[in-house]
Amino acid sequence: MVMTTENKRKEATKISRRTFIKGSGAAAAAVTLGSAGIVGTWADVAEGAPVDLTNAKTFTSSCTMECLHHNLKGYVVDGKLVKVEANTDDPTKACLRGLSRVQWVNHPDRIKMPMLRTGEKGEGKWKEISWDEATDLIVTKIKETQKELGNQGIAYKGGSGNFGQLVNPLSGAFFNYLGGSTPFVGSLCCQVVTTTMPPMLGSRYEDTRDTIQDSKYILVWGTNPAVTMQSYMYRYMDAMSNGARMVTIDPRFSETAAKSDEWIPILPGTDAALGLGMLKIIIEEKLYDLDFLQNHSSVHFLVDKATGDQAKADDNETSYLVYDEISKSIVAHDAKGISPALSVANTEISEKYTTVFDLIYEETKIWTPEKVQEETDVPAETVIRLAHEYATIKPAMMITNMGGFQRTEYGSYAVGIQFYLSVFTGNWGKPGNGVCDAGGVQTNLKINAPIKSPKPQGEFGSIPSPKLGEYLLADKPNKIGFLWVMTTSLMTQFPNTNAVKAALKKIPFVVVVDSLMTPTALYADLILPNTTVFEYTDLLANNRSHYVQLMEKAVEPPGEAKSDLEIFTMLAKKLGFGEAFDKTPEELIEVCLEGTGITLEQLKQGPVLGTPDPYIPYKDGIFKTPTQKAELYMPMWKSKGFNPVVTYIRPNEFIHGDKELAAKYPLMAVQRKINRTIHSTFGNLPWILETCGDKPHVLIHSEDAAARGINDGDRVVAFNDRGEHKCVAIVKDHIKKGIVALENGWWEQHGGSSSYVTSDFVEPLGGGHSCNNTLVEIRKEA
Ligand SMILES: Nc1nc2c(c(=O)[nH]1)N[C@H]1C(S)=C(S)[C@@H](COP(=O)(O)OP(=O)(O)OC[C@H]3O[C@@H](n4cnc5c(=O)[nH]c(N)nc54)[C@H](O)[C@@H]3O)O[C@H]1N2
Ligand SMILES: Nc1nc2c(c(=O)[nH]1)N[C@H]1C(S)=C(S)[C@@H](COP(=O)(O)OP(=O)(O)OC[C@H]3O[C@@H](n4cnc5c(=O)[nH]c(N)nc54)[C@H](O)[C@@H]3O)O[C@H]1N2
Ligand code: SF4
Ligand SMILES: [Mo]
Repeated sequence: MVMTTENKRKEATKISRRTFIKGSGAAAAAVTLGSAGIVGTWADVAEGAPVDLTNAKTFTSSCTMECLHHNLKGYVVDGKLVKVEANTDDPTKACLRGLSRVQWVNHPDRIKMPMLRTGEKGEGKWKEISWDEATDLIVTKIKETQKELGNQGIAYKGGSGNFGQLVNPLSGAFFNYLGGSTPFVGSLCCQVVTTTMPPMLGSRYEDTRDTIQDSKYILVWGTNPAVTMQSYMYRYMDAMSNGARMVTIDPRFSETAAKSDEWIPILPGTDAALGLGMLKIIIEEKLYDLDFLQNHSSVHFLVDKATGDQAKADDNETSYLVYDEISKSIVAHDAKGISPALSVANTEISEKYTTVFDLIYEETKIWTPEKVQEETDVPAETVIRLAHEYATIKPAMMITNMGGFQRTEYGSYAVGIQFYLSVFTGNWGKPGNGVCDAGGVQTNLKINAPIKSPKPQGEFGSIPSPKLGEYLLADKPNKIGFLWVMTTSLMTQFPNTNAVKAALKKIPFVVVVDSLMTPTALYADLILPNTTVFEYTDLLANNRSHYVQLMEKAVEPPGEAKSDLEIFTMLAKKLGFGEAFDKTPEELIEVCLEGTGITLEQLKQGPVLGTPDPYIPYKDGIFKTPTQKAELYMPMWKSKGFNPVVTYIRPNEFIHGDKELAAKYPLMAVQRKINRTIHSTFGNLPWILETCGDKPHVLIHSEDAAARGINDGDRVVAFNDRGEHKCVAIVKDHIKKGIVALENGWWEQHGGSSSYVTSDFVEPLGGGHSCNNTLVEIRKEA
């Protein structure tokens, strides 16, 4: 564990934490917001006159939603948070969204008291009630539901709004103390990475961000770090200055494509076909790294042709059979002095066995460059060049970061082929190579749950998250009578919003815990006012930052807003398990940190680096699987009836998929994340509204626009059988013809979410979200 912030850049600026605190009164943070290009100082962006910070007290906290968890410094004058700036201890800097938290804390529309619905759901009529009344009502509703429907009638949904240890981890414990609840399974974010990466490579959240600058070839595949991992973008630029080539594969000329040497447009949901075509070339031209494959992968493991299963040398998961070319016999893969065969096609065991390599090669065979071009629209010569470049320019890094490519109908195969390519080319374990996932301290430290959760009692069915609306409406797997919603925005982020809205209206009692009147809060029966960053104490040590951070309470929340911990504690007391929850945040933080070697006292001095520096995932090619090798055969896929090695399955909601649907809705809509928000979070803050506007857009190719009589700036409607999304057209050839890009995260109050049209198909291999295989038509608004 290193206590200092190690970043080379910071060393160059020689600002220590101590000197920063001393000089902080005069310090002014530069703020940027991506391509919007806003650069200024606090004085420029303050409401009215600059604030006198001479006697300000400073506190540190962290930006909590599913972003980079930047460390923040808050200034308090007379009990009011007057300024938030990027903490210079953090090697990458907070953006305008993070700094706008000062406006979130002080927002005039903060919910200050529990609000009980008085009109129809969604009508926006409320009356304030006391916490005592609110918690009594919740207890009554929970007990009524338990009596009528059993614990199966209770459900809670948490999301990505706050990665602090004292928020979402409490909800699991709370509802299990009640006896259990019907769970939602699968994340809308990166479910298929979660189900593919750990069995293949041994773990998740292994990021390569520390050594991007050391790479010579950066393949940005279906992700847009210039917007979504913005503060690390300088490292890509540094790599390019050092001679790296950067290539971006995206249907859209993204902000990252604009910074790259090459943009490769592709049809959404076809990335696995492109990858298989690249791998065919790499295999047939023997561009693979044989030494790496032999020592660090499972490609030579035998597969029994009769069962289709890998042949094990013993009953556990650590020893498999291979064919030794020296002794011409079948031996355990970890036997000494052997030379395992990649292929057994021409050996005497070929009747009974094949190898993982043979299976993979077989899947690539049909993917000639011409066939790849037909399926993906990537020109054949580009496929060949891409394969050559990625296999030969080293070190090569692939950037995937939970990208859009995997929120597609068979996204698991797209994730899998990227790992295959990286393993075949030996691109792991050294600075400048690897595949960049989201990452953070959890890969290295075991942070404990703050409250130990009992086991749920009884049998529970489950609800696949992409189908939340449909399942709740259809009482699948059973009727839900009580729904608790925290840290998520069902009305903006969940596909098929009309079904979600109808479900929220149908469920007898919906509690939403949030700090502002979000689009989801609008459909609650009861809203509980929540604290936000700088108003409560927490620990941030999660999957998005390499730092363990203390979130200090700096000011009192407005009205009677309470933290999630306080809310659960009040309820737990009334429900008879109060002592499990009745702890101070500091006590619970100590529990979280036990065994990590990091102490609360240490964190009070500043953020602590929780990963080695630089962090190099699977250093020297040692993977975290039981065999310590990259295991490219996936038993889980086979158990679900799918090919256990990567193949390509054409999406259904796709221009060359369901013909009837494609005739009715001929435009392929992809989603994109935008600078103004993290999902729906920050969407109503004044600085954000001022700098990034208040209307959703659709990017449409000029020929597609002309065919529909649409001009740049026109108000249009994107629609399909699921619903309508109103937006403003950007007519520009920054996207492939036939594809449109819709923006993520827009509030109902600003015209509504693009999720009104997105597909709620559940990716069948991993249970993921397929919003990027959505067909729409677009018309000019009447
Ligand atoms: N500003 C901002 N930053 C964020 C977030 C945010 O909401 N706002 N969210 C955070 C979170 S939770 C996540 S998961 C990450 C996600 O980060 P990204 O992956 O960068 O997010 P997206 O914008 O959804 O998708 C990236 C790109 O995928 C492209 N795309 C869509 N479908 C396909 C496809 O089938 N194939 C290929 N090759 N490309 C495709 C889109 O055109 C888009 O440019 O960002 C994180 N950072
Ligand atoms: N159409 C479309 N849908 C998408 C995507 C897309 O690109 N397009 N992307 C998908 C992805 S990658 C992701 S990760 C998901 C994200 O979807 P969500 O997890 O729903 O993210 P947000 O919209 O940011 O909602 C977070 C909410 O938590 C609240 N919150 C913040 N802090 C706290 C707290 O301390 N306590 C409580 N109780 N609440 C708090 C915020 O105010 C906000 O209302 O969306 C997915 N859905
Ligand atoms: S929104 Fe993301 S990039 Fe901006 S300050 Fe917060 S964590 Fe950092
Ligand atoms: Mo996400």
